[in-house]
Amino acid sequence: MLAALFKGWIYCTMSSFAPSTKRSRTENGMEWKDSDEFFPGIPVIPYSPDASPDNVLCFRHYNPTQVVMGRSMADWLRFSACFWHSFRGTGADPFGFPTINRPWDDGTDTIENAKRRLRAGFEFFTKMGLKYWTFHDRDIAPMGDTLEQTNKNLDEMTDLALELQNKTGVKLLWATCNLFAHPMYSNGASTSPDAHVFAMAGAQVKKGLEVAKKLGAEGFVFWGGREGYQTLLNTDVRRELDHMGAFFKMVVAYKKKIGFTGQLLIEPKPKEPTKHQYDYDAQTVISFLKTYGLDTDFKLNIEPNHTTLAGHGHEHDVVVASKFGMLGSIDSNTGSPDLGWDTDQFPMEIKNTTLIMKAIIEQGGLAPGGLNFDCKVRRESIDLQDLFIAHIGAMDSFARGLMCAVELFNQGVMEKCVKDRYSSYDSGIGSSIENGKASLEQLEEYIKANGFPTPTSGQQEMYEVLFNNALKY
Ligand code: XLS
Ligand code: NI
Ligand code: NI
Repeated sequence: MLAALFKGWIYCTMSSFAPSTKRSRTENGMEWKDSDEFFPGIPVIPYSPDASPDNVLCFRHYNPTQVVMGRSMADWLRFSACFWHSFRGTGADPFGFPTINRPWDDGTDTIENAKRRLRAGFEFFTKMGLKYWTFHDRDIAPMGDTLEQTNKNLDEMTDLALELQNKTGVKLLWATCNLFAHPMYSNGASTSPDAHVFAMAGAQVKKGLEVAKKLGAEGFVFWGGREGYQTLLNTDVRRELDHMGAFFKMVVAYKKKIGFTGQLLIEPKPKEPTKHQYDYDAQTVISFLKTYGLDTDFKLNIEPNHTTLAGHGHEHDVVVASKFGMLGSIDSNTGSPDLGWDTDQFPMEIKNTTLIMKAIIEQGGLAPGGLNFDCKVRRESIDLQDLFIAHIGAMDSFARGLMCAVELFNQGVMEKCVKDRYSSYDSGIGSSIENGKASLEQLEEYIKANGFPTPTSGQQEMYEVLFNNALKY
């Protein structure tokens, strides 16, 4: 969600109203030392399935080394934390001021503050046992007055990121460029009507790809929050989409030129902040990629809360992308069914995590992608501990989802039922249809010889029962 990402700007306008309760050691004249602990009292989170029920700082289901269907849980799940929500989020929303004050964050846009945040981030990832992280360029390094200064800041911050990655073994799942928060992008980045803005986006992404390569990113994401329109009256849709296609061609060319081997990803979202976004949903993005000849260079990063915003069920886009070989990674969050927007909640519903893991098992795993928690604690959840509990809860929910999906797979009943449902395509006229040999004339002959088809049951309730029967964990 965006409130967190806007922080750089929101903070400037709102800081005079910010609560005076801000607890910052730097403001009190105390210096942070590199060796300081940011989360004192919180240990490395253990796997303790039998801990007493009031202990919420342990995993009860996620046991990274446990082997399930020939692979460790850590390999199946490939969890990642996102830097923007968890280390730049303030709890500000369109109606309210920041609520979340981290003791190490003095609210300034300085390199020193950025470095403290990054160190805090890596302590968090390590204590959580998270093997991956993700960020936007502007989350980790302040913008300067020029592109040169901005890039220099990024160099300094990514030097530290590299050092921390090497020290902790935490890897970069993907990097991305923030092409939506700064006012210069208010009419879009690669779909801006102003070529100067398009050029700015290109310059920013050029650096972003270099940084991704430097940090060994396994992917690079494009989320087009401003690529779309507020009104068709002022918009040349065809020209904008052609520009977006041209932009991605340049991205592919530069990626190849510098030898960045990470997977390029587009993250669909139908709206918010823009009224209509071009990357509406998985099918729309796949068709965009095919239209512009980009489908072999890109895959999709699916966020279930965006999927529900597009009017689909939680797992819909994961399944659609997967079935077309285009599922690259997942921003595993969830919305609130009783709210319409992108609330970026931590996924805690076992039914949903099972549906996602079912799709992942069916495609044989998610590598090089992962389950990135593009999620934020509620603005009322202001304690450091809440950040841990949220991730633990989501990781445990996914571990349970994995076990349930494996159960479903091992039972094999649903799979067999689905296969049987389509068995008329395995031979005869059905196989002629699938292999492209049938014609309308042949279909007519077939009906003359075999008569009208008899309706068969869709058995939805039976499938729902089969699904529920596997929710054993
Ligand atoms: C916003 C998106 C964003 C992307 C990265 O809704 O989810 O956070 O994942 O820019
Ligand atoms: Ni989102
Ligand atoms: Ni996302």
